[in-house]
Amino acid sequence: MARLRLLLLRHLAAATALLAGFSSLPPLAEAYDPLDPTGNITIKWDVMQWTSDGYVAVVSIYNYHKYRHIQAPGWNLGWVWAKKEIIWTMVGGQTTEQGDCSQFKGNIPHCCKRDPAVVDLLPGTPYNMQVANCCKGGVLNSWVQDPVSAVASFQISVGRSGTTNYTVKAPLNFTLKAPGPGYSCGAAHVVKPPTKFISQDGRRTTQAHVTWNVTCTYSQFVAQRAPTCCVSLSSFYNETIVNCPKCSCGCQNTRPGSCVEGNSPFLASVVNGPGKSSMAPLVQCTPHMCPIRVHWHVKLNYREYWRVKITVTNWNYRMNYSQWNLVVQHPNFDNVTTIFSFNYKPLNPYEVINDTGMLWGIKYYNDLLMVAGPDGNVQSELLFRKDPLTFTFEKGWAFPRRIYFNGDSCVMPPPDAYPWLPNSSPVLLLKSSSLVLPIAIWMAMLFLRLRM
Ligand SMILES: *[C@@H]1O[C@H](CO)[C@@H](O)[C@H](O)[C@H]1NC(C)=O
Ligand SMILES: *[C@@H]1O[C@H](CO)[C@@H](O)[C@H](O)[C@H]1NC(C)=O
Ligand SMILES: *[C@@H]1O[C@H](CO)[C@@H](O)[C@H](O)[C@H]1NC(C)=O
Ligand SMILES: *[C@@H]1O[C@H](CO)[C@@H](O)[C@H](O)[C@H]1NC(C)=O
Ligand SMILES: *[C@@H]1O[C@H](CO)[C@@H](O)[C@H](O)[C@H]1NC(C)=O
Ligand SMILES: *[C@@H]1O[C@H](CO)[C@@H](O)[C@H](O)[C@H]1NC(C)=O
Ligand SMILES: *[C@@H]1O[C@H](CO)[C@@H](O)[C@H](O)[C@H]1NC(C)=O
Ligand SMILES: CC(=O)N[C@H]1CO[C@H](CO)[C@@H](O)[C@@H]1O
Repeated sequence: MARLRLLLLRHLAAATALLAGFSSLPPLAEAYDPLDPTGNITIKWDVMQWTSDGYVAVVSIYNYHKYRHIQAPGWNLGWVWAKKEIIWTMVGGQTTEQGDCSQFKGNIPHCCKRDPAVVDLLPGTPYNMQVANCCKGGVLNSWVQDPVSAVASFQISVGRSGTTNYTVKAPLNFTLKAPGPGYSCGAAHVVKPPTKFISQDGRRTTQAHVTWNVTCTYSQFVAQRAPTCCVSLSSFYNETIVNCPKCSCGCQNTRPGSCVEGNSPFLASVVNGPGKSSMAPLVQCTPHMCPIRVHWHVKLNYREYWRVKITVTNWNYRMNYSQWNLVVQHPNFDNVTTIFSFNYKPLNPYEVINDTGMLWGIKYYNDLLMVAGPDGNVQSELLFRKDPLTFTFEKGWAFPRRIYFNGDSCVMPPPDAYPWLPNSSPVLLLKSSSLVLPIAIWMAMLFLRLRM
């Protein structure tokens, strides 16, 4: 018996160490997201045609992230030319600055800078200035939401670059702002064989003369951003509403004008005031100060099912969130039955545990999350089938383990504050399902050793 207890204690110690190890990791500190391990943005540079002093290329930006998209005011792609290249013309995009082209007479280049930065054109650009996949104001959808609108392209005519595949050089030091910092890009690689293009009728294939690709990865650490959303919880079995933790995204009154009162008569003048085009959120004054709040309400308990209502509220007066998305982790997503008024797709990066799903709005119905106010929220209900082996309302099991809004992790209330079932007490909750597998293995090992 003593031996058994010792064994148990030893395993408990191991599990505690494991727990401590996991929880001391800062969330998403690296350019690696456990729910989207291969997520990246890839830039493809296809040289299509040689000209008298250079080439014409199509540059495409592929957003291979499952749920991280690029929202207004859109992407900004920069690089440094390897030689003394200039840009004669561009279609479907433009450089933000022309630079010094004073040495040119007659035909003036589009851009003479050594380090040009390109932005997308706006929707409604005249047809003769468009190319396929351009002119979306720099907004790129995520791959799961819509692969077609997750690609952007522009065409560029480069001079002074060399006119053979031996003399042209790939640009250096790519930078991607999407918008603001967060992405780091690697060096350009020659892709062999170069990209092939299939004609619209599918009867002819052409190919680029030279193709380069560049991979950019996102890191919340590089972005150095404070959290942008938080989670609140409630349930039918306890009247307590657990609010977002105080100061989740910042604290009130640290700086005057850092937030606005919803009923303030000056609201309109502040919203349309001098900082109007600023990217900094202008949030309603709340204890959490987050631009986005996600509320998870455990609504009903049927015999074989249970039902959750999710409400996403926009508290940011400077942003209509278009093409927004949520990633939700809860062990019952392996038996989700119906999702009302949102699109849904399971995300299973590891194929062993199906506990994560992605939710997003229905086009023209609720894919636009409007500015704070009476219409500033979207709602959905989820119906889960109960698995008698795992289902319980105890220990906060019915609440989500992790929620992301637009790819950013939301601040959760501490587990000991979750609404309790009457007559139960708070128990240590597993914060992350990344623990489920190691703990399952540990329990299996323990079980085997006890039987031996
Ligand atoms: C980028 O994403 C694509 C598509 O998912 C994948 O094939 C590629 O390996 C990724 N690249 C890196 C460096 O992760
Ligand atoms: C240039 O093109 C030729 C003919 O297609 C090919 O054999 C050669 O490997 C290419 N060189 C480079 C540096 O891409
Ligand atoms: C590219 O970036 C590296 C590191 O930041 C720097 O050392 C190098 O000088 C840059 N190259 C050019 C051509 O600007
Ligand atoms: C970029 O090209 C390299 C070399 O061909 C290849 O290994 C890599 O997978 C490519 N990356 C993407 C995202 O296509
Ligand atoms: C959000 O959309 C509404 C309706 O289209 C518009 O009136 C408002 O100006 C937009 N707000 C922002 C910040 O873009
Ligand atoms: C998880 O989902 C994948 C793909 O949808 C499926 O192949 C796998 O069997 C599922 N695993 C479990 C444990 O349900
Ligand atoms: C509801 O949950 C809270 C914890 O959030 C707890 O303090 C309270 O006692 C619970 N109410 C009932 C009736 O159990
Ligand atoms: C009750 C129920 O349908 N349970 C299922 C939940 O999902 C797992 C994994 O997909 C199944 O094995 C269960 O039978």
